[in-house]
Amino acid sequence: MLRTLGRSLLAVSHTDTIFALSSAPGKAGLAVIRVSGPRASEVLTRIAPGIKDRITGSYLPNPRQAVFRRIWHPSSGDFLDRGLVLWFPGPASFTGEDVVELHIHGGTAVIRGVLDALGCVDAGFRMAERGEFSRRAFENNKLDLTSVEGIADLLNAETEAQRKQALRQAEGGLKQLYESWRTQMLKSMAPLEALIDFGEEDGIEEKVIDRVVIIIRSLRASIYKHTDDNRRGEILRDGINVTILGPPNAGKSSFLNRMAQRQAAIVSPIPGTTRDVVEVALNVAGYPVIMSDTAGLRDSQDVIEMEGVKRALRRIDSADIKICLLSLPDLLSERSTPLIHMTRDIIDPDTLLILNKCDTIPGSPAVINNSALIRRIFAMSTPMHIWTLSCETGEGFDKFMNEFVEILSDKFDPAAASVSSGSVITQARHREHLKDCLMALDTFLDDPYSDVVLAAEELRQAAGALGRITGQVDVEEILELVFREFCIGK
Ligand SMILES: Nc1nc2c(ncn2[C@@H]2O[C@H](COP(=O)(O)OP(=O)(O)OP(=O)(O)O)[C@@H](O)[C@H]2O)c(=O)[nH]1
Ligand SMILES: [Mg+2]
Repeated sequence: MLRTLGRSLLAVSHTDTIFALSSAPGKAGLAVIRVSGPRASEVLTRIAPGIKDRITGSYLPNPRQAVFRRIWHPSSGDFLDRGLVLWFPGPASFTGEDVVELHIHGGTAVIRGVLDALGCVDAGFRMAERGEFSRRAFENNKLDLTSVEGIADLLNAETEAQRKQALRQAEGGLKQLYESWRTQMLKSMAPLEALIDFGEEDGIEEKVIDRVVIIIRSLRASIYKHTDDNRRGEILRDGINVTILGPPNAGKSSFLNRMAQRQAAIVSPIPGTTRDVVEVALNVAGYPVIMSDTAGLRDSQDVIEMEGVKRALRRIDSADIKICLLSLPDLLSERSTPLIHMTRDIIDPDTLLILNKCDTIPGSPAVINNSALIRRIFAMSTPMHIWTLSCETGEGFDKFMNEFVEILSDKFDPAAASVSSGSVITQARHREHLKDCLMALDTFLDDPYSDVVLAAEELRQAAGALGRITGQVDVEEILELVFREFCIGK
């Protein structure tokens, strides 16, 4: 009854040996060239030869120990450079194959010379393709797909929080979580498979299925909780979209400029200055923030301004965090009531509300923070977070920044206690497979009793969906579990 679910976990054996510059291109103190494949050790005898070890009789250095060697061109015999050489015999290497690392001087001609030399070692040597080392590591089961993705994210991480999240994933955080769920699923399938294969005795079938249902319900709850995460991992990976909105002249562009500490957007006393969305990428205490200044929201006869408002509304719609800026003097005089009404439809309790220009109203902060006025204006959608500050003088800005960082940390800290096993979904791909998995589990739970073959198939689909996230899907594992838990000869 067991069907193949996909890729088997057999290591892939390549005949060619690949090499590439693994450090960044360009002039630098050092450059690292990596070689991987069945003939990698020839680099150590033909390009960077050493003397024969008296005890082992080998020309190869001790594994994982840096040795200092001269590097020669194998055809011309030219002396190219000298540097450190490391030997990682497979399978205890990054790719699982034999690997050699050459740490040489980071000059353009040196790098080119050594790469050329490697190409001349043997016909089986060639330049690696994009991501080929990681691909070989995956094929040799050194890394699962989520770890490969984690390594790619680690290389792209620009802020501390992104680095932490990526590192956790590269270290196998997601893999462990998904593999543990998948193993539980496969285990709970084993009794169903046994029922199918070895017949159904009256009364036994229902009890067996009852037990499976209990396990699957609890698994479903854990997986659902994991997906119900406000996309925190994906947002942190891509950058947190923070959109500044509000009526014209409230000081939105002044606020952006203060955050960016430069004159990123034009500021003027003329309402309707900003039309296009002005975007600034910021690193706020380790969090990657993409802050957008938008056109002031109002009705206008000016077609360009109206296009600006349309763009603003679109950006507000896709914001991860909304910051609504209002001018405090306008608010108190209720001069801008129609404008505030416009923003009232857009803001919600999660919106961060900033009452700007407090420098024009002495003693305003204390009055406003508890004011019933705010609640009257915003009614049910009164924001939970309100600050009074001045973009002109900077008053109140430190307080805002400290609390803004706390909010970012609450929502996106990769090490937050609320994150299950410290690992979060970081890619839409994971989410899609998890959705498929949940759908299959729900179909199973809808009616696990009437057809045990179909019920088992749903669990197989669910386990397959999880296996697709990590890239580990095979049938041998199910067989093993079935035979381990049931005595066949009975
Ligand atoms: N007194 C005072 N004036 C401010 C403050 N912040 C901004 N302004 C002034 O308010 C005017 C409007 O500022 P902007 O930053 O251009 O306002 P905006 O919300 O971007 O306006 P639009 O782009 O037209 O929607 C400018 O003259 C600023 O100098 C503040 O905190 N105090
Ligand atoms: Mg503006």
